[in-house]
Amino acid sequence: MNATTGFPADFLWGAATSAYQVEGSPLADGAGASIWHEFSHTPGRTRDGDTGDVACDHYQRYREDIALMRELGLNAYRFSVGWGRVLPEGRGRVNPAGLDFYRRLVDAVLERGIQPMVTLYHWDLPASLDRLGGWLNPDSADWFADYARVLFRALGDRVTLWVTLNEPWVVVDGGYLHGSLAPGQRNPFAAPVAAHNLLRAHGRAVQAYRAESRHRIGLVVNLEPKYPASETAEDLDATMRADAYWNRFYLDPVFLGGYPPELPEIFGAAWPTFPEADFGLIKQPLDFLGINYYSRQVVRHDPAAWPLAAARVRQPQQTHTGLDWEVYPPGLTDILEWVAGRYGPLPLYVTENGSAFYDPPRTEGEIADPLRRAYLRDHLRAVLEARRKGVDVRGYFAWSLLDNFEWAHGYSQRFGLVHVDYATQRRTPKASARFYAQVIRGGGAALGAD
Ligand code: IFM
Repeated sequence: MNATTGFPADFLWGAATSAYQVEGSPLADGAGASIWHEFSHTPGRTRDGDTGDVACDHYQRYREDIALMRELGLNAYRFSVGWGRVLPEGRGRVNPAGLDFYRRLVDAVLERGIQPMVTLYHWDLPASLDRLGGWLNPDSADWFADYARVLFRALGDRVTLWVTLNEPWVVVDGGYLHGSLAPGQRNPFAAPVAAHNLLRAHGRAVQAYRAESRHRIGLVVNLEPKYPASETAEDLDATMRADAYWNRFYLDPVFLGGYPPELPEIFGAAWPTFPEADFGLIKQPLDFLGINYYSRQVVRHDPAAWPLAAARVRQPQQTHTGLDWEVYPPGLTDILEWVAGRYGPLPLYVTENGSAFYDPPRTEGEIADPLRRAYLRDHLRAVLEARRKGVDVRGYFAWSLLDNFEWAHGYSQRFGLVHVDYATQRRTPKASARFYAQVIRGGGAALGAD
């Protein structure tokens, strides 16, 4: 433990990416198309019709990107595997070339002394599985476990940190309830079924891991603390519904063995009765939990806000990012403490945290991004504060290493510590990246310096 900063010597200082957002070459070397490939190629689905066809070309340039990580002093890299690269039809036949890409990536990361954290599912379901119903098909749990097993067997000796799913909330809310993300369904009856199958898939994959592997596996959720806009019963109830839907929907079944009681009220007739036996499968002991934190929400009752009857109250006095997300660092401390209190104790990682801001043009070799730098500094301080309060936070992964494809927003939002010139693929570390490197070098000491 560094006595002056409170960060232990083995703290993971990382950055994160995901396959479809950075790799490009989505169909290269025999890969099968994903739902994101199809969605982004459907007119009107993404801003300016942007796709992940090229993205950051990480598929070809991963060595250069790993060298950059090294230069910044990162000791961990969180990335995801494209399911369709490994299993082009999503199940059955393995594509050796696709698997080999991830072998090379893991080897290259390890050669540079960087620890990989591998996410198995970051939203890019193979399109052929979507044609079979995707996450609405109860067999999806077995498809996922079979895919996971291929990865565990190929990389399990070298990868010691595995994540089953990234942000199941977003998969369901964007993909099946509101339709703004792939596969673009807008169906309240589909959403709970997709959620439940994702959780069953998570459980099956953890079981597969325990059967043959011996390192650590966890889940990554996006959490957003909810604060009532007033003390009225209506606003307090609305806040509880928002909290149930955002924060407890996936964690209660995984750690406590059942869904929050507010969900049947929120979904009404669309909420099914799930077999009791499924909860035994879903509630597998985990080695850690990953938390993605970006913002908070102040909530008021609003009958017109479907389906929660709860709406955000914008806080005009606060800074907001390019996506209009309120910058609220204390929320990270709050949510880490809340998780540890409700579900812990268990090791936690901040597996994503970051901000999209407009970056001014490069001047004198540097890209000044003071708002992103301040966001990073203040959220790292919030992590430190949680650690001081006794929460077992073992690492922090900035979102994102690189500017990348921000889903339906295309390339319009830049989250990277490193700027990517999409015309030339030139990488330029921003001032926030240099600051992060300084923080890492001093084991956190730079956080107290300004
Ligand atoms: O870019 C996404 C990422 O894929 C998942 N978490 C949130 C990020 C920013 O929106």
